[in-house]
Amino acid sequence: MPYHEFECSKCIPERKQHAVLKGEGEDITSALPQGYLNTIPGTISERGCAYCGAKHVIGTPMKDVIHISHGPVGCTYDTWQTKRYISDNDNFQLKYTFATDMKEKHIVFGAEKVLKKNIIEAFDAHPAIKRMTIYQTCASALIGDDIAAIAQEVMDERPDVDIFVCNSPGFAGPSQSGGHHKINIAWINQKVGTVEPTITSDYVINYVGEYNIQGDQEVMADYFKRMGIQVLSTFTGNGSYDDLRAMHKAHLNVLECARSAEYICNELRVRYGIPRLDIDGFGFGPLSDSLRKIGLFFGIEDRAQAIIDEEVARWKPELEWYKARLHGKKVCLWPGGSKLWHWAHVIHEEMGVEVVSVYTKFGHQGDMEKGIARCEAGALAIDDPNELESLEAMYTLKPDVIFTGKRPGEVAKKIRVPYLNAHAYHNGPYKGFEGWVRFARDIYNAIYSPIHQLSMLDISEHAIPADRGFATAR
Ligand code: CFM
Repeated sequence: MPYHEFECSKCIPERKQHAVLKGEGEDITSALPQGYLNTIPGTISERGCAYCGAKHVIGTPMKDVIHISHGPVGCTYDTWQTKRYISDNDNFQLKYTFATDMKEKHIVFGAEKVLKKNIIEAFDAHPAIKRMTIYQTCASALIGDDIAAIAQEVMDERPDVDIFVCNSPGFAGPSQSGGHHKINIAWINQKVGTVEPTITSDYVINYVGEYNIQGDQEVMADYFKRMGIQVLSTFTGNGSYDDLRAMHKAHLNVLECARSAEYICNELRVRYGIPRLDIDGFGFGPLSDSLRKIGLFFGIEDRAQAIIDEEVARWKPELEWYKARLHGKKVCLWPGGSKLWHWAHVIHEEMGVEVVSVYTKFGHQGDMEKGIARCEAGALAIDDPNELESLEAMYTLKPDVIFTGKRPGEVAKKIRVPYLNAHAYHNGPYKGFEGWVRFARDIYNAIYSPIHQLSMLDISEHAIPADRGFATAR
């Protein structure tokens, strides 16, 4: 499995260690791309920072909470439009975004006073919300504001409020993955064990590493409830702050995204003896296996099987319709983290598409290992790609569609490659049996929509030369 050198990155020799081509009959022990390292100077990375990983990925899906960033207002950018972790309390956490709006004078004189003023103001403006998380940013970390002390002051003055402090400034790791780790550990250290829940079932789980992208959590929680399982908390999609303080009372942690949330599961096992069960809500096969595993753990396999039988009978014919039309289509599977291995094998098996490339922006080598193992021979695997490398890969591999984020997605459109939003989805949820069919429908629409054929028509006197618009040849 040789390392792959991009033409455009020849001037950055270190990049060569970050991409490999999976050869015929080769296994992953011969070469793995480097992963989870600091971005190489000179390559324009597309990663998020450790603050982003803590706040925008894991913290903010919590629904009944004022989420406040202690830093410049620009750090709060990712809200409406870029995030789609909806909630059943009218999306409070997405609608309102708070920052202390630190300026140069605060860097010089400190910003603790302005922080306290902001906390009070935010609680007063939303009297129904009594929970808050405060996120440190690079600016407030560098000047050393004591956020925890201010939070404690407010809690002493207002006994009905509770505040969680997350010290994960942007520089606290090579990518957002560092922030996932920080907030997992901060939450268990500060909050787990501080609320005692009401137990209503013999089967009690925390659903962990699930962020309710366009309703994923609700689809999955419905299966669990139909099995008679009490979902004590969801970490963190559509999750409630106080439910998450009671995580220590679950019988089982059901872990979906291991990349972002295995840390808290591992700690819950060490500190409270709660076992961890990794599952997968994507794809008929993996989801069925997952429900069976949970059923087996509690001795209620028959309930799991009944749901699987009902759902498969209902949705399989539609999936087969799409599979027949997607067969052989070439896909670049370019998400941020764990979706490369959640999806690689199963989209091939259940939708018939060929995965010609996988990449991850911040995954660790273990994620690559799993992702590459699940790809077909010939796939190009890239760690922390830059825009030019992605373009070069698309020109070389000529995919029919790429699954990625909206920023690289817009770049792909410029060279007439359709893209599907792997992060926020187009028309999700994608989890669950019905979600998987929605995913297939979105892929079908991305590839076959007439709009793409129209976009390939040359109506301009400044037309893109044929060799640049390779998609015209499809
Ligand atoms: Fe886990 Fe995620 Fe992902 Fe992730 Fe993400 Fe995401 Fe993602 Mo975007 S927690 S690693 S940091 S599955 S936000 S819900 S889609 S890059 S592959």
